[in-house]
Amino acid sequence: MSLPQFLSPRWGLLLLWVGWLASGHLTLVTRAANQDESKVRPYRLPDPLRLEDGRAVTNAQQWIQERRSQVLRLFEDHVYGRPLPTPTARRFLVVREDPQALGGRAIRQDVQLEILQPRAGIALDFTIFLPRSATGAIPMLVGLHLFDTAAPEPRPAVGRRLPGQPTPDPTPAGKATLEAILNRGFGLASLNLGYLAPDSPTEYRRGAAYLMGIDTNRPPEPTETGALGIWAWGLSRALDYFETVPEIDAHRVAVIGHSRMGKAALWASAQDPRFAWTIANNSGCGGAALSKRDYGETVEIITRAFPHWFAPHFRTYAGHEDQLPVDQHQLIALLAPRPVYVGSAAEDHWADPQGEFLALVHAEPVFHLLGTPGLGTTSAQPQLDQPLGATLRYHRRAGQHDLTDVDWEHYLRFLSP
Ligand code: GTR
Repeated sequence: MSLPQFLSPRWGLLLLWVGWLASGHLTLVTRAANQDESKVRPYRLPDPLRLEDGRAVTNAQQWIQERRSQVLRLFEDHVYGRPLPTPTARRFLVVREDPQALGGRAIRQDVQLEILQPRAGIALDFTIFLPRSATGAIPMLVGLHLFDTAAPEPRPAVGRRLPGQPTPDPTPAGKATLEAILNRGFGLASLNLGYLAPDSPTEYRRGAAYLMGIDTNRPPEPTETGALGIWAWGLSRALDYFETVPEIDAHRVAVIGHSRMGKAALWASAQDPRFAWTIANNSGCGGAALSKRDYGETVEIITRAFPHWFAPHFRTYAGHEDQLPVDQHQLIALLAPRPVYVGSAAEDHWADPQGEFLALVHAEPVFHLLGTPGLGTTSAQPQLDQPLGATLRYHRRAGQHDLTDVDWEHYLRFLSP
């Protein structure tokens, strides 16, 4: 006996997807998430190289001077919201320093960003580890929630350590990864969400958004920044700190993130060209995956479950993705000509590995225009675990949604071949 259509594994088990809200309420999403490639409806992507008045962008200067700012504004107004201002009255406080961390191999600093105006308070806290064996200025990897900064020896096993979820037992593999990062001569910084913007629809404006002048007594404006934008703002503030530390090479900073933090990493780097590399692991919907491609998590599902991640305006495209004037390949294009690595996992259908791959493919014309090699393919996904491309790089790891040691290995080779 064959299963009714709605129970078929081809549709996944997502007929009723139960979303979790930090307020403790449950939300029912009534539309199933498609996980059948043959059911992807035809869609049209906006051309990154077409100006709003219809003219084609034919040279690098035109992209840099005219088109790039148009695309950036589209993401601000329709997806993530307008950025918080850069603070002018602020100071960094090193609240704890351990020059002999990790058995003497690293210098550890716990740092806070204090905003003095328009409102006074701590907007961000983060922890950095610098290799003590460094001979020159140290390049950095920075990301949100990469490890548990409360632990004396952090393990960058991000996927399992999200706010609101129980902290898992640290794994030795995670520690080995941290050591591999330090051995390559890179420092590592992890930002916490607590002061910055807690991952909750009722709390996310409590931190940096409030301190930077947002009126939190009224509902957010349609284009007000969501949590992803505040997290991205925090990543840029950590880079401000790196610029003040003589041991750090602030021109060689890679921003990395997994899942929701991968979305924030992409948006941070799109807005802030000081980031030299961008790495987005399993970033999915609102990250590297195309929104107009109806596969896995959709705008409708993500904005119901996590309404606070985006500008309120983004919600109006739920079920109307065809009307979005922008799509995620253009977010990748905003990173050009800097190197970008997008990592997918083969079984992570929710994040749409093919949609992540296609975003790179469709960003490629901008990289070519700026004189950099792209992926080197227009259609076929690479073999499992075989990274593809140079400035635009991609892999599809075997397995599920996670940031594993295999992913880290690929990323470290990308940063220091
Ligand atoms: C999921 C969400 C994804 C992804 C993930 C995560 O629930 O649907 O977009 O961001 O959370 O961040 O772990």
